[in-house]
Amino acid sequence: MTNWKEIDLLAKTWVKEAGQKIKEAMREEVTIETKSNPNDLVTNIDKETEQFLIDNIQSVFPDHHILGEEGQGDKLTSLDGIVWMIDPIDGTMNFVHQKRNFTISIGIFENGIGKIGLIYDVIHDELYHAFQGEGAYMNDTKLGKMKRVPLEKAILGINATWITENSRIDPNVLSPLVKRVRGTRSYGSAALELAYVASGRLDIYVTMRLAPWDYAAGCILLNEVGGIYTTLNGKSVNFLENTSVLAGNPNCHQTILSDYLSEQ
Ligand code: 2AM
Ligand code: CA
Repeated sequence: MTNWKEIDLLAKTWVKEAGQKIKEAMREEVTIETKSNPNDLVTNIDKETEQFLIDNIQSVFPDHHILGEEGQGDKLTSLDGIVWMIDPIDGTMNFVHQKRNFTISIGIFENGIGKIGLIYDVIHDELYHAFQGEGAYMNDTKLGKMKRVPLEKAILGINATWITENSRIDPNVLSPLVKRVRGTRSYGSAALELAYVASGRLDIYVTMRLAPWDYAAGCILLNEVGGIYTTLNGKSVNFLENTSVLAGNPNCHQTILSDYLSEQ
């Protein structure tokens, strides 16, 4: 029998330790490289943090699988067994330029079912965590179930990229939505934005391009507070694929799908 409480306890311990290491490493010089394009950043600390987490997981749970953004984990083709999805630093651009608003994001699945979600906002020392069936928390504070919010009173998380010329969506699709909502915010870490949706700081979040390690933990949090997440076509997300994501309050989600995205 899998001892999920042990996994939960260890995962929380490791994520806090990793956060502490990141804070210490920030005082030294950080090596910055680019990946797929000049704005796609990775640092030595992203890689070291991923390795730290993988070493810990493998030492206690050698049969678990690990999908990590920096590629030091396994190459996964299925969600069979126990799978950890890890982003050691989500929001690397924030980490490099702003020294805040980056997170460690860990989603743990059993045969494709989300069991544990952890999103740690290192600088603010805010750990968003959820255990399947037992609710979601920010540190020791239990997060309430989502209340209905009309779009006119909603705060929308969106990056300006998606309402200007870009390769993934016609800017005219989402710009009327930006006019309709009460306000928009962009935090630059998808995991943080999903944690903010789960905790009511945002009501809805839309993005065109996420990888599984960006959204896995956030979706597990959302499950516990009655949040909804799909692709922008209204389909279920596949936790092994890159995807667009529309996540949040069920009534905002439904209205956006029907009023803005039904033609997509
Ligand atoms: P990252 O910092 O871990 O790369 C804002 O840019 C958000 O989108 C961040 O969470 C960032 O994660 C993620 N992101 C940036 N470029 C991406 C890409 N090409 N594919 C998937 N996610 C990406
Ligand atoms: Ca990352």
